[in-house]
Amino acid sequence: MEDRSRGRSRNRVVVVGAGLAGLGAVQRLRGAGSVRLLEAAARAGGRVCTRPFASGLAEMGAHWIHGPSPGNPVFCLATRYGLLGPEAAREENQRAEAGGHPPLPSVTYGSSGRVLSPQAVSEARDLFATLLASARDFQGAEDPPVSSVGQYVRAEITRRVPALGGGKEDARRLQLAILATCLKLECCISGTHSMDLVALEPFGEYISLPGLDCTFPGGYSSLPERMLSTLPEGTVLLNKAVKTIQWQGSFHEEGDNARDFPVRVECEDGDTFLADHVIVTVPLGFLKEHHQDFFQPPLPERKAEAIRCLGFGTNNKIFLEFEQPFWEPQQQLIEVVWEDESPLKEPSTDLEANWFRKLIGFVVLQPPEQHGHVLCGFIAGKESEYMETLSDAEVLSTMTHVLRTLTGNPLLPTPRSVLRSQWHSSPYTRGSYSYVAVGSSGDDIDVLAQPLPEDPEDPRPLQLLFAGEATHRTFYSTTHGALLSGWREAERLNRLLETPSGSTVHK
Ligand code: 6YU
Repeated sequence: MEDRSRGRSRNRVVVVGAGLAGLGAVQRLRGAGSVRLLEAAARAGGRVCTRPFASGLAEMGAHWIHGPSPGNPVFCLATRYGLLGPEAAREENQRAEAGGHPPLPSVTYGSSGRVLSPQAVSEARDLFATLLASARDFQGAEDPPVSSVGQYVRAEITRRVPALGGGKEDARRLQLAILATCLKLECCISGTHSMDLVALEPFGEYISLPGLDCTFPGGYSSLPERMLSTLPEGTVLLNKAVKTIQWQGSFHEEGDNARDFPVRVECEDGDTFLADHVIVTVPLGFLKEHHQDFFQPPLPERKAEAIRCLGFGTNNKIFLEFEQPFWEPQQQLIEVVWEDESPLKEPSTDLEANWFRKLIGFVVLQPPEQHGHVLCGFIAGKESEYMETLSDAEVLSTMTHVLRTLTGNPLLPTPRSVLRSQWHSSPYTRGSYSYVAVGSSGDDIDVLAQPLPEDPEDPRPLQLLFAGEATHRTFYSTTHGALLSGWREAERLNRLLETPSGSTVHK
């Protein structure tokens, strides 16, 4: 009797995108006849991207392992590869519940050029944390009071205004200004322009894993590099941007009419690859811009609608190298508060004049012996996209001005050098990461993740599979979400490839 599963094992698989989702998928695939991983950039890793800067390294994309604990596959893989420091391996570290906001020793500067009282800062921060926690409680609510996290938080702040700062006018104003910074920080975390764009009801679906966030001593890119090194030579083709994916077709290699492929992948350079299955891991930002022409025939309307509705925003980093630190050695976070701001006032729309006000502050890169004296600033939203259009010199001069204002020191030396990310301008990413936007829900993430063709009886199943951080319902926006999504799609395909043909297995 013919072993029909052997037919499957001749199947050709193409994976598009060599970020953690694509690399993870290729590592997990079993039983395919051939596997090719096509990557538009000249390097693997995607939004994991470490560059040399100052005397150390700068993470242009992912920075931390969020929740480094046994339930986090990035943590487990990095540990297995020996890529983490001793601190991350400590059990107390893995058990700590930081709720996604690890407490770093910090100092907060106000725009009047003074260090703000730690007590005032923690009062506002605690209130904000309480409000955010209660925003998560609307998960599954039939009728949430408002549609966005931002509206909810602002309504709750409004209710509390009379009591803020013990009822004293100056203290109340300061509390509001600090709360405005908290909202901007949350924009960085959610990768959005405004928390008014982030849907309230599904906000609680995102899961924070236990463990105090940790970094990679040799750079986050050591992970994708290590993954890449495990793949057979010739599997990954760099500088191979895919232009279109034709599916539901009937394609033949020249001179071989006996073998029929449903999918044809055409690259920008004219190369083509015929396949039975394609795992698409390109970022949601790329899909938003290109899905109509990228897929031929176009995606079903439900999937196209999910791509349009889900959120994908920008969070960028600005690295500044200093000759000498102006901060104390124990300070790891430098926060910025514009004292005339309030979450209850409309923010300025004059990007040219005010873009830098969206910057939430700086993380001090540790340890200085490795990195030099380097600050890493975070800025989200339209202001961040505007920053991308400026020259390095303009960014450096604005940052110098901001730091002189905040420290009250007009003679603060100009940083020695600057480096910033530009994720929105990056043609194969078009932003930083996904969020569940107003008008979408967690179901849209599942729709995005559904393979095609939709018909479970289709004789040529799983032509297109979808992975990438934006397809993970509870870990979207993270490296572990990306890795798990790649594994998920590889296993989906493994089930098909390992099952005698004719059975329906692609659930
Ligand atoms: C994390 C963190 N982190 C900061 C910044 C960024 C991100 N993330 P990839 O894009 O990697 O791969 C796709 C590939 O496809 C890519 O190489 C393309 O070149 C290629 N491609 C595209 N088009 C193509 C074509 N046509 N042909 C061929 N190839 C093509 N995550 O865990 N810790 O500290 C941060 C951070 C500035 C930009 C991050 C962080 C997000 C991760 O980097 C990201 O999810 C994964 O790397 C994506 O992998 P991938 O394979 O899917 O795509 C409630 C609620 C809150 C929700 N948020 C909370 C979590 C906050 C997230 N953390 C952010 C913080 C930082 C600082």
